[in-house]
Amino acid sequence: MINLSPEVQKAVDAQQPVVALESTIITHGMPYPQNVETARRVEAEIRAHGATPATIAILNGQIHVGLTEEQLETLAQSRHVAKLSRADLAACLATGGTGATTVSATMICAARAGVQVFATGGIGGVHQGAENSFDISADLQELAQTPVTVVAAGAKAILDLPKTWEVLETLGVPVIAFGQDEMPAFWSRASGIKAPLRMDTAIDIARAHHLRGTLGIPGGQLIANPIPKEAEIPSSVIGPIIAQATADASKHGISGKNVTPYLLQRIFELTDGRSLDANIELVLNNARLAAAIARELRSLA
Ligand code: PSU
Ligand code: MN
Repeated sequence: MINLSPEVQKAVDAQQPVVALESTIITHGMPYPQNVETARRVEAEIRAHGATPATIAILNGQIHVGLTEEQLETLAQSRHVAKLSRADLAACLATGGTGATTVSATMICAARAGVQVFATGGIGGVHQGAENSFDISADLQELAQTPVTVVAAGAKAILDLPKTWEVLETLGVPVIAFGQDEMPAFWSRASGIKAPLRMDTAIDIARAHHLRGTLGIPGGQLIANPIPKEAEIPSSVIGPIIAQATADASKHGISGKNVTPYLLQRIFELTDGRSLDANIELVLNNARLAAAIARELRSLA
């Protein structure tokens, strides 16, 4: 049921470092053609930093770990691909469907394929107004159960960040800011929230991952890697735009799985594309750190 691409199979067999990548960021997170261009650049960045990229998706009822150029292009152009979390993964396989994996489903597939490190943009989390909507991403539960280290630029700033970090603490998920004391907020480096943990090197992150396994603690780690300074959108600029997008979402009655894609698209429009440029830079930055962590993990094994 799990198909490894020849490149990923070779790396796994030779115990070379591999970095998993999700596909929802391609189908629901960015417009075409920037989505496929970014996916290719992220893969190239991982190779340039000594690891093998493994983009994960479900195609015709099969899990694919590592996509060909053609598969990537087809997925990027598809308009109505399912967005799969832990809840939908097996159902999609059972019915021979095609779908893009979110952070939660990507973690499950990566872990089954023996891949321990995963790079993305931002994880899902607790949505604003969750006290009424109960909209909390399955990504948080997944981090508590599946032993994959996820490198993200924090949670997307469209979320209720303090509540997101609280839930992760409750679930026993280590939230580690990379190289700064403060939690980053996706498009911005600062959030005003102190990070629960801080690490400054890939080797420390790899050791912590390894030690959780040794101690038998289930679940993964969240590495919150701040967006590079030159690419960030300060919170004073992005804050009002997020507020506007959130108001528009509730005005149009957007709910459930559509909330995150709607907000990302709306913020893209309201920033004249600047949010996408920042998103691309932070994903590339996360790919570099994830490759370094994957390399260190191999040296520990
Ligand atoms: N990060 C991005 N863009 C995205 C996502 C993350 O930069 O589109 C996706 C991820 O797949 C994440 C999902 O798992 O959004 C969260 O969706 P929800 O809030 O519905 O759980
Ligand atoms: Mn949700």
